[in-house]
Amino acid sequence: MNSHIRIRRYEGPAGGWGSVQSLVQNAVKSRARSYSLAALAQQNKAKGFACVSCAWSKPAKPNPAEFCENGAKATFWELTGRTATPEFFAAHTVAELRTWDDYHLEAVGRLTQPMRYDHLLDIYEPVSWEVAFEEIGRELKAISVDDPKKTIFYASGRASLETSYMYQLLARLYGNNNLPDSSNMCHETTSVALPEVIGQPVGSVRLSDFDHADAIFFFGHNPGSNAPRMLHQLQEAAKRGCVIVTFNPLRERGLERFTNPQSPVEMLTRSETKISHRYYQVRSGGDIAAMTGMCKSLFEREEASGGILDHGFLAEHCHGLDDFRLFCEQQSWDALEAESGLKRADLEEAAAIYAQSKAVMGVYGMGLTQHKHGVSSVQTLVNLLLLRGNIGRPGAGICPVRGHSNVQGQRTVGITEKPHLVPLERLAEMYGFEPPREEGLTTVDACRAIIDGDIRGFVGLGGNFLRAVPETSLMEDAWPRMRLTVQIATKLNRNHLFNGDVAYLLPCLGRIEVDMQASGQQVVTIEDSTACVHASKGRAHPISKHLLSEAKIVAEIAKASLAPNARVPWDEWVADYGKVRDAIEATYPDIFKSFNERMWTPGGFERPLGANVRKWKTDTGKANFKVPKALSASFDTGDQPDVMRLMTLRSNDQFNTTVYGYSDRFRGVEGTRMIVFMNPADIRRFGLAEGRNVTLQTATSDNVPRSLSGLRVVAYDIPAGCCGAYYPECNVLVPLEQHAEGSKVPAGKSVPVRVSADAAGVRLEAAE
Ligand SMILES: Nc1nc2c(c(=O)[nH]1)N[C@H]1C(S)=C(S)[C@@H](COP(=O)(O)OP(=O)(O)OC[C@H]3O[C@@H](n4cnc5c(=O)[nH]c(N)nc54)[C@H](O)[C@@H]3O)O[C@H]1N2
Ligand SMILES: Nc1nc2c(c(=O)[nH]1)N[C@H]1C(S)=C(S)[C@@H](COP(=O)(O)OP(=O)(O)OC[C@H]3O[C@@H](n4cnc5c(=O)[nH]c(N)nc54)[C@H](O)[C@@H]3O)O[C@H]1N2
Ligand SMILES: [Mo]
Repeated sequence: MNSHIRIRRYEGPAGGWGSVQSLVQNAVKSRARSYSLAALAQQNKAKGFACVSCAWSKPAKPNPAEFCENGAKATFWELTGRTATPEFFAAHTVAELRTWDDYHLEAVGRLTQPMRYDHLLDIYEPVSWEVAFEEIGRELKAISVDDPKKTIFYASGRASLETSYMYQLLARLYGNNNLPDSSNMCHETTSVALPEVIGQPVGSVRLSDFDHADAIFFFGHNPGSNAPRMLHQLQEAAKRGCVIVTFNPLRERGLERFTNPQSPVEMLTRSETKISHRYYQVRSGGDIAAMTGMCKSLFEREEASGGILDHGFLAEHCHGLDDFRLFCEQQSWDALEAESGLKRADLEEAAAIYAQSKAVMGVYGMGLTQHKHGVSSVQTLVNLLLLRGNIGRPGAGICPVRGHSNVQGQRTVGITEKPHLVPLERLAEMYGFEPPREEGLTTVDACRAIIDGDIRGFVGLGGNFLRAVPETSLMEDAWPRMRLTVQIATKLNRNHLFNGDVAYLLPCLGRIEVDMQASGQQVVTIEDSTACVHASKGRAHPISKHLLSEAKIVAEIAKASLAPNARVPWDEWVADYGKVRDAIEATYPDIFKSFNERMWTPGGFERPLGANVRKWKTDTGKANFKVPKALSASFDTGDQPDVMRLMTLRSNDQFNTTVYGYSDRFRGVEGTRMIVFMNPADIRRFGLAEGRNVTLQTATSDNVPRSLSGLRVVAYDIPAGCCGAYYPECNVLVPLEQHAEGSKVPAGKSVPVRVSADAAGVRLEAAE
């Protein structure tokens, strides 16, 4: 890869011709099956399939081409014509495959047959489904005889509502609530923060609110890469005069300017829309201070001349205002400036924009959730919104941008380690069993238990757990000590190269593929970021005749590992997913009323949300102000000037641990992922130079060595004292114990690190 490294400033807008070029390159590179382009036309359509990339909402009246550059990449990636066949596995030992990087592992192509790992030969060998299920069932039973809590049932947020419902039931019938989800590394912070303050675990904004907002405040989310279809709503809003204000340490191009690649006029005239009117480069972890500064300014203006706060709303609907006001008054501007890295004048200006706007939305992503005080950050954003009654009316509200396409939905149908969030009584009644009541393991707890040797079995419904979690080294060492590891997957990834005594790789259909069962072709459903539930129907021919659907695999594992239970009709469910939807409706009647009929509603049917009608299901029955836990969202590293805050980031060419290529176009990085973005002053301060190879070392006092070498220094417009590098390469640096208070989301956005030049570090030519 090194020969193609190129670092230079990207001058174009997000979207635009660069996006079309990237799309074509990806179609060619992934050897997409001939159907792929036709498939794009069906993406996010009323009778089509739901994009397998992000969870952003689908409009009721979609564009002729309702997809984006990265959604299209995800489609091509799934519909690749390349395959990881038994012949491939026969030719490569697992030890050899461990030397491959994430890109090359997945680029082998789609898994085609169930495989079992042979320890003696160190290769995966093909196996029949019958043998696989029989042995997995036997092993799972053996673990449960000892202690069912020694098995983990992980889910990555892509599997449908139907499969997810079956999966949580499998875990609970098995005897535990060990249902960590990718959400535990992501928006669990939201799911913990929002119920306390507005009484629901999900955002309050619907897609139509984008037509009515006067101002949108954006914290720590990068829509240009991670939810590009959202740029359409942002562009429309900006054109309408809606003011967009961004807080982000990096100047992300998608938040600066956008050209809609699906608008011929915009493309031909090369016109672009300015997205953010104000762009504040807050320090990593500085959001609580920034928002507190804004609120302080609002209180000061209210005091001076009035007319700022929505007193009627505050009196009728809110609780805890006085304590929060006191907190704001007590913070000095010096402290707020130091912590946020922004000037008082900037924060007052942002507050003024907020105060002038009638309907304001707060949008956020991982920049808020992946910090020690992530929960507090989200709650402080809610405080800001509440001051002017910006929740529960058109154009206003809180908008967490979820990650995986069904990650929100998986929680809705019971994939959670927290039993109090699940209607256990109803499950008990419906299926005649005593569900486990004890808390299950979060992702962080699961990692700790695996490292400590307390876990015997791991079943992964999608995802790349080992690569996505913190503490890569300790985790890779500990993983093979498990007895049973089972991975349900579409593509080979690094997690599959670390195996328990008994290890299976089970290939499944992707969502874009036709899923035929006894009653005919099946559809599945998902819930998007704005709590709308949609149907999704596969269109492409399955890549291999040996693939089973995820629902079928879950059902077979259940049948093989659980005591017979005549009340759980696994086979009937697999024959007709409509019957699973009936069961979901029976379990959650308020949310899924008339599920089978309503799932085709254009744009999805709306899950009822109390906050939208100002009904607050909180302990006080009101919307609660919460006093921030600290001014800094990050871990305290004391006064150590040589310690920087590392943000682990996604490039424009990846979906989580799935690396599509080596182009981070908007940030001007081509040909490598081994870089570290640093402020020029820091580069000088540490005696480094652009192009120099460096080592990052985690600055903690727990005696666990964590370092990553060979990162090339890229001078970047990033606040001094902060640096940025890519996930998952940097996960080796993230300490497991540094996670968000309350939600246990790993604090991947402010890892304390020290930088040093590599011994063999050569200074490469600074490119162009
Ligand atoms: N193409 C593509 N789409 C995706 C994904 C993908 O990998 N690729 N992943 C999916 C998933 S699972 C998720 S969760 C989402 C993730 O989408 P995002 O939430 O956008 O996640 P990140 O890219 O990790 O980082 C978000 C932004 O936070 C900023 N940031 C970092 N630290 C701070 C901070 O302290 N304060 C503030 N204000 N900003 C900060 C970073 O500069 C970056 O712009 O996207 C989903 N969609
Ligand atoms: N340092 C750091 N760590 C992070 C983050 C960060 O920002 N920084 N982000 C975190 C976040 S937000 C998330 S959500 C997690 C992501 O963690 P995961 O969800 O566990 O990881 P993914 O990379 O999305 O999983 C990719 C794999 O899923 C499988 N797959 C793809 N499609 C399907 C399908 O349809 N069915 C099945 N069964 N399998 C499929 C493929 O085999 C592929 O290799 O990572 C987290 N880790
Ligand atoms: Mo995520």
